[in-house]
Amino acid sequence: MKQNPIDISHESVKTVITYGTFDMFHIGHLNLLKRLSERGDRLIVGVSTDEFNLLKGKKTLIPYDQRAKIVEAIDCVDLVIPENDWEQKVRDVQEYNVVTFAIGEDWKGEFDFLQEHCEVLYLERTKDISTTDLKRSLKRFLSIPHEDLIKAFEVLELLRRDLE
Ligand code: C2G
Repeated sequence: MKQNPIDISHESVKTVITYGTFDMFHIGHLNLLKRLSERGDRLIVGVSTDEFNLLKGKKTLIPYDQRAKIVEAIDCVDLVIPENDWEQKVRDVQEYNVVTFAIGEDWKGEFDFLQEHCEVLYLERTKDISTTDLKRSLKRFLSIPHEDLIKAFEVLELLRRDLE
């Protein structure tokens, strides 16, 4: 949330909106939000609820209320709203007087229907980072047999002592 929030009643305020799950928040998410906030005066982020993610076929590691709090704490974000369904975008664009809807290029073309209400942008994603990859690495890490992990830490400990 910005330190000194702007007066949103002013009709010239350029409002930008985006939507996402933001599970295991990472640099790709941060880069996108920063780039979006530079495109307007106010940035609104719709964070997908856990129920909506199930509809999307996504199961998150971090529950909605925590994901929303994390996004809300990002300095360039002005407002976080829950994303409950696919249909709410037109309503949100009108209710918040949105000038620009933007999202990552992995959704290219999916939201062109919003063009009759506002500008629609698809932005390049940050390379080599995704929640899916993070989950895969975590799963691999957690699948390492316990005794192997212990051995690995013992070796690391010996190395550390050697380096002291
Ligand atoms: N993103 C990015 N670079 C990455 C990973 C993600 O720019 N390396 C962007 C995505 O393109 C998206 C946003 O970060 O715009 C959030 O990504 P997700 O949490 O994966 O969002 P998603 O589940 O795709 O939800 O109604 C639209 C949906 O809510 C989008």
